Parts: sequence; structure tokens; C-alpha cells
Amino acid sequence: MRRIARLGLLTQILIAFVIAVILGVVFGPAINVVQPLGDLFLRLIKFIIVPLILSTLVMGVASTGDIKKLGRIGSKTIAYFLITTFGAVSIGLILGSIFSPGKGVNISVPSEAAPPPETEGVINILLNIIPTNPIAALTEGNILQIIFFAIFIGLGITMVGKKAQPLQDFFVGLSEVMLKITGIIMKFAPIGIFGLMAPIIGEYGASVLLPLIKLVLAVGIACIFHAVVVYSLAVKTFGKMSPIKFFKGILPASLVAFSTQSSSGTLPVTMKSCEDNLGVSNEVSSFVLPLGATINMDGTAIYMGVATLFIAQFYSVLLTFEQILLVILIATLGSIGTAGVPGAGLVMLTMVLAAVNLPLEGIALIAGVDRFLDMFRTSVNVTGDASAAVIVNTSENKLNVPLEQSTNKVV
Ligand code: DAS
Repeated sequence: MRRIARLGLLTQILIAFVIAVILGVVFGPAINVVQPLGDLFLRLIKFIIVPLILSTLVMGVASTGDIKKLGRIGSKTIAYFLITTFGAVSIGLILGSIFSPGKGVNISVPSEAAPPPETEGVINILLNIIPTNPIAALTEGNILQIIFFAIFIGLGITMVGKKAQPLQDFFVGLSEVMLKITGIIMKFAPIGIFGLMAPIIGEYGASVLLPLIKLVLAVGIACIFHAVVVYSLAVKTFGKMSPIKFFKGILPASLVAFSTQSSSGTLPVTMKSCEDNLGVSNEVSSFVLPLGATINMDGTAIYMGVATLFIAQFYSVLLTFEQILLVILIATLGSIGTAGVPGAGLVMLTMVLAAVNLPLEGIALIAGVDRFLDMFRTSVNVTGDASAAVIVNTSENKLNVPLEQSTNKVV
């Protein structure tokens, strides 16, 4: 047991997933006795969603620094982040519907999952984002209204500056506490995922896992498509840089991100690659890249799009157009709150599922392959941050070395 405890969390989840499949096949529906372990894990996840989103989102927005600094560079950076993230989740949804990885599995929605919300048209959905009572939004767990509330609190802190420092310190402290609690809860994840997965396998057989292979393929292809198409067009059009030069220059960081699954952990390599290989000035890279590693997660947004469709298809739930719009909105804004650490996207996915009332049990399905999905999404997160740095750098005419003379050595 001690040896397993030393293994990385995602490896432990993988082991738990395999054991769940084996015991589910061996014992069949009788394995249902372990279901309470899964229910306990789901309740713990639901318990942290609201305070985690609120604190990390306020922190993410407030971390953009003082409003004066936000000015020209900040507004360009954040505009680019939002546009590419919006595009990313849309690409994820398009490829998720083309691949339909979860289709063909006849699993009914677990009885305790809440009924789908009455969707009252696009205009009302957008109006309902604004909470008439933020406290009620928090107590009801209204995800979109919490995101709206958190973003405005973060902007308010940035605009007020020094006087709001105690409030910012409070949210910094709260986000640290919530991330610590998330870490504690995630230690229970292997057992929880075992308790969720084994009954599904026991009930429906191991064939329900086949769609997971399609899910990894769908996320991988969506990530590669987004990186190659969107970032090539962006760096060529706005960064005045050859896409070949861009991808060659950022490759070291993309590979480190793929193997560590951590944007924050890759940040030093991202900054060095941008400055040494892509001619980005230190002034731009030291503002854009740390901000990007905190709030710009295109790969995670793609993953949220594909995974949400996968779970809806898996449980044969047809999402309405308005719900799809909701997913795009929440994944775009919610990815701001995703931490640049391994597995963060899986926790934030619960926020999207909760908003469109999809069964959170779907998290257990995905958890077993989440490590592989995280490799792709983190690599895209980092590559997207670098594309923003190149574009902002060019628009600020901050090229510290004329591109044709910039060193071609790859760090
Ligand atoms: N692993 C996260 C990152 O470091 C992304 C995620 O989990 O979605 O960017």
C-alpha cells in the first residue's frame, strides 16, 4: 500500500480504474456494494466547486495586476485569451459532435441526477448570468452567476488598488485553502473513482469503456487542430511570424507541458523559449506568460467541450442549443479559474456538468484516462500562451532581436 501511495495521483487513479474494471467484470452487479465510496467522492467534489471557482476566479482576474499596467498590453492579452478560448471550446464541441465518442452506449442517467433545467432562450440565458442576489447564487450553486460575480469582484479589486488589498488577500488565502482542500479530496479520488466505476462496469460490462478510446482521440485531434490552425493563423497574421518558426521555437515548452501536465511548472521553459527562440521581449513575456499560465487554458476549454458532449452522449442526454451556448460560455469563463497543475481541468469539468445538469458520475468515467487528456490540453495551454506573447510583442513593436536574426537555437 505504501508503494502505491508514493505513486503520482493520476497513476493511482489509473490503477483504481483498472481494478474497478476487473472487479466489475468478475462480480457483475454485485459490485454495487462499493457505490457509497463513489457517492462520497462526488459529494466532496460538489462541496468544493462553489468556493473553489469563486476564489480562484477572483484571484485569476485580480492577478492581472494594477489597472494602469492592465492598460494597452493587458487589454490586448486578455482579448486574445478570450477569443482563442471561445474558439477552442467551439472546436471541442464541433469535434465532439463529429466523433460522438459517447454515442451508442445505452446508459440511463443516474436517478439522483437533477432533471435538465428549463432553458428559456438565448437572451434569457445571457440575462440570467447577472445575479440579482450574489449570495443566493452562491447558496444555489448557480455556476454562471458565480463566475460573473467573481470576475467583477476581481476587476473591482484591480480598479480600487491598495484599498482593496485586504479583500484580495482574503481571496488569495481562500484560493490557497481551497486548492489545499482540493488536493486532500483528490487524494481520495482513486477510491472514489473505484466506487463509481466498478458498479458501471458491473452493470453494463467492460464494453462501455470503448468510447473512452474515441474520447482520447477526439480530444487529441481537437487540440492538434486548434494549435495548428488557430495559432498558425494568429502568429502569421498578427505576429508577423512564420508558423514553422513559431512551433519550432516553442517546441521545448510544449513537450515539457505534455510530460508534466502543468502549465505553471512549465512556465520557466515557456518564458525562455519565447525570449530566446521567438524574440519576445522580457517585458512582454514576464506579463503575458504568467498571466496565461493562470487564466488562459485553450486546451482545457477544448477538453471541457468534448468531455461534456461525451458524457451527454454516454447517458443519452440531448443538449439543447441553449445548453450548448451555456457550455461554451462556462468553459470559456471557467477555464480562467483552472489552476495550471495536473488534473485541474477534471475538477473544473464538474462545474460545466453541474451547470447543464449532466450526471457528475461521468467524471469517474473520464478520470481513468484523464492523465492522457491532460497531456494534450496542457501542451495546448502553454502553446496558446506563447502565441499570445508573440502577437502582443509584435503589436508593441517590442522585438528585442529582429526575427530573421533571432537565434535559431532551440533551448
Ligand atoms: N493541467 C492543467 C495545466 O497545467 C490543465 C488542465 O488540467 O486542464 O494547464
